[in-house]
Amino acid sequence: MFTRAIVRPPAPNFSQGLTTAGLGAPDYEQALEQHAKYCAALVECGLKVITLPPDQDYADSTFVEDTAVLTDHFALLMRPGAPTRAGETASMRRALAEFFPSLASIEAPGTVDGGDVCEAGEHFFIGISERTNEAGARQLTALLAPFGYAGVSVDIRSERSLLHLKSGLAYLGDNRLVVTEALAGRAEFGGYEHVLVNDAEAYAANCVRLNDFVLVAAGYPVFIRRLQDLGYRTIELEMSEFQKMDGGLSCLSLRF
Ligand code: CIR
Repeated sequence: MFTRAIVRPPAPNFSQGLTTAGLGAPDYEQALEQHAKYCAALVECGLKVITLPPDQDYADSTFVEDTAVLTDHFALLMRPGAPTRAGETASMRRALAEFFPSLASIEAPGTVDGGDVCEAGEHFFIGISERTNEAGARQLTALLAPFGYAGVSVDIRSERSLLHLKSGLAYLGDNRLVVTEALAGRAEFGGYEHVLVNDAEAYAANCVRLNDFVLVAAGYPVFIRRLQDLGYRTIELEMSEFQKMDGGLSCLSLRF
């Protein structure tokens, strides 16, 4: 059961963050509206939402998921790989201290973005990407081991369409992984049932199972129908303004 989520609304300089999407500049008012609906969906899923103040010092700081990895019994602070985002962890460390008195962290030369880390039962898949390096993945694997989790690295550096591993992967529980076509053939995911997302709907693969619901980006009818056919209750969320900044649905919150 998830009981809480940490979010941070976008700051007015949100459009100055990192992006490769080529979809144009996001509209700030619309981003705030989409963010508010996202928070309302978290509440509908039964979570208490902890809202941190917008942070103008970091244009990408609304993508809180990249700063930490949380479970219901431990928290680890990441070390984001983009230099402009490295400082985002300081305020997250302070925010997490209330819930997790002891907080281990990834240290230099390791870098890990939380968006590259996917918990799937006993495993944590760790994407080796433009943002997450092998040193970071090794550190994270060592930090997870005492809690009984195995870290499994997945090299996605050849997948130009994926910023992070979770851009193309999500865990639904019950040994079931959502995977894009680009990742479906990877041996690392062999022991799991796959819910395949076709190339045209690849953005929607970054969905989030939360208690009785799955949060999913609006506008991807084939995948949404598939989730519903599998028996999931879906909540569809407009994500257009975050997509323009390379952000997926999971990156807007830290859930525990
Ligand atoms: C970045 O490039 O870091 C942000 N503009 C987007 C981060 C998205 N985070 C995620 O997918 N976990």
